[in-house]
Amino acid sequence: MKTKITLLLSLILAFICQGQTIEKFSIDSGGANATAGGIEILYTIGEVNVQELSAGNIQVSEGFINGTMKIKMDAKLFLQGPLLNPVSAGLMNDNLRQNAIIPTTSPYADLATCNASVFSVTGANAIVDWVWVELRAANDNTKRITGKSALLQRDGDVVGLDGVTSLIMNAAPSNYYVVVNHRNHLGAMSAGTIGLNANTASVVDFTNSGFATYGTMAQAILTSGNMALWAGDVNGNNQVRYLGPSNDSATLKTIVLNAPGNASGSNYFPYATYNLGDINLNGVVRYLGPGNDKGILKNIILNHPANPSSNYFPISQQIPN
Ligand SMILES: [Ca+2]
Ligand SMILES: [Ca+2]
Ligand SMILES: [Ca+2]
Repeated sequence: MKTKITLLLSLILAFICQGQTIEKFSIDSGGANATAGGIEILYTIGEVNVQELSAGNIQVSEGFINGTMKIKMDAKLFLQGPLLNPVSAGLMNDNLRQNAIIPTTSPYADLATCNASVFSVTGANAIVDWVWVELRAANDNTKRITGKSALLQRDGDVVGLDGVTSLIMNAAPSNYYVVVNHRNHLGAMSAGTIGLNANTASVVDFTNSGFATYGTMAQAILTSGNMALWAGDVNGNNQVRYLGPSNDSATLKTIVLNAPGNASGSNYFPYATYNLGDINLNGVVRYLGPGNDKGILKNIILNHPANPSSNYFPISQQIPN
């Protein structure tokens, strides 16, 4: 009898334990949350593991979130492509925006989204395209701490998803190497670490010739004396190449020949779209014919300060792997 009662009590206890739900609680010293453009949620679920998840315009950071796990940055960069033939001196052309072909979803890994209304701004603060910004560890410049899509204004300002405000990234205030990149330009990294914090946006100006970048000739020198990311990486292999192995001309040709609407398979077909083959970001991918991107690519290669005058000269991205 005693055994039976013990067994019954054990069963009841087991049942109660199974039915018990874990109380939801949060360990959060800062309660940091913020909204920028899309929706951003920060919360803790008491895990030691910290990770970030993104789906659409919702970004979730889980784990122990500290209120100061944010940094603010006023990065600045120029893209060589839209500055090769600028309509307004010192301002990148914004044909992609004018042609209404910039997607509201970022072309980069985080698939960040913005409201289409950010593309209605005109003038110096009009949006040129999406760019990618990343922070790397001070003790290991190959180690990415975090990366994020951002928007680029004509005057070079790298801004958040609202197209206006300073870029905010989820990282502890500290010193980082800063990397900037663009889908068909070569990225660049700061030569040294830069102190970043949550309250004051540090200026990280890649357009300034006095700003040291990692490696050798990481950026193009503009006639204005400013610096710009090298244009022409159509095939995304971190090298700009006109002729020779894995050159970008061949990829450009393939894009044009396979363009929807190019039924006759003409090398002269102007492919009006948002595409890696559009080296000068004028809204048209063109292999041959007026203002073609192939000729632009050739000029970029031939004008490189280190190129004696070879069509085979490769320009390599100066970011450590
Ligand atoms: Ca601006
Ligand atoms: Ca390439
Ligand atoms: Ca073009």
